[in-house]
Amino acid sequence: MALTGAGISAESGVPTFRGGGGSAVWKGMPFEVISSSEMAASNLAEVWDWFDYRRGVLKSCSPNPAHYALARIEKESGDFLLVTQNVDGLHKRAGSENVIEIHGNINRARCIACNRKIEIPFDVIPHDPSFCDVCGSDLRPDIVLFGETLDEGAFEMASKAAEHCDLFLVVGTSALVYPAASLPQIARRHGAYIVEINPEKTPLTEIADKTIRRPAGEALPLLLGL
Ligand code: BV8
Ligand code: ZN
Repeated sequence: MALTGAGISAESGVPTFRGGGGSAVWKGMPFEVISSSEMAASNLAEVWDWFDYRRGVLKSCSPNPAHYALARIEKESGDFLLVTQNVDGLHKRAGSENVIEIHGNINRARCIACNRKIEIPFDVIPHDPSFCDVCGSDLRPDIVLFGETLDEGAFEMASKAAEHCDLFLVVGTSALVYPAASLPQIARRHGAYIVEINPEKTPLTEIADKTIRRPAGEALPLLLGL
């Protein structure tokens, strides 16, 4: 299985949140503040502004060789699960099917009252509709914000897979956000071989059996001998 983070989309032109000494900021707010349950409760319009902006950036981004390489591993191995923290939808656009988007998807909205999900194509900017056509309540991004729990079914599935996998690829994540970052640790405890692909060191580096200090867009195709 693999766990991916923003770094795998960096070569597609999607800005990462951290790394390179910077940290994503929106109108002076660190992204953990704007992407938080408090902000969604106090200023949903601002949160939509931030996600509409990011959907605009995504309009000109497409999957890179790293995304395609993981899609190929899924096809050739027949028993491969991809868990991503990314909300950009690039893995599915590259052909990956067995994917768990544990932090949600930027091209989907959900009703704050009845939980109905609505797709919003990324070229519809600003997002539309803003209200649920069933119960009329506000729509919010269908994304797990800081301070919100993950869909427990999804995380349950991911941690079960981590207990049983034999090879765990950790690609492009700073491994700071929980509970996602606990997955490679669960895999390690159950005897999996851990490979980290990241140009920078992370808290996971010390538990990795192998670290490849290369960009994912180079390293993953090489792993496949492409
Ligand atoms: C929860 C959606 C509990 C929004 C995201 C103190 C200690 C531990 C935990 C906490 C704490 N205080 C608070 C918490 C909990 C918090 C958390 O973990 N905070 C961290 C910051 C300390 N977690 C939560 O709130 C989670 N919920 O815990 O709920 C709970 C329980 C009961 C009841 C209520 C609540 C929810 C977490 C989900 C938050 N949502 N995303 C959005 O997208 O805006 S997380 C956000 O960070 C993104 O999803 C992102 O994917 C994720 C992690 O970042 P990365 O993907 O790793 O990206 P980053 O930029 O950090 O790193 C990029 C890496 O790529 C770098 O290492 C770089 O070197 C590398 N790279 C760069 N270029 C390349 C590359 N690698 C390869 N190739 C390249 N070319
Ligand atoms: Zn509704």
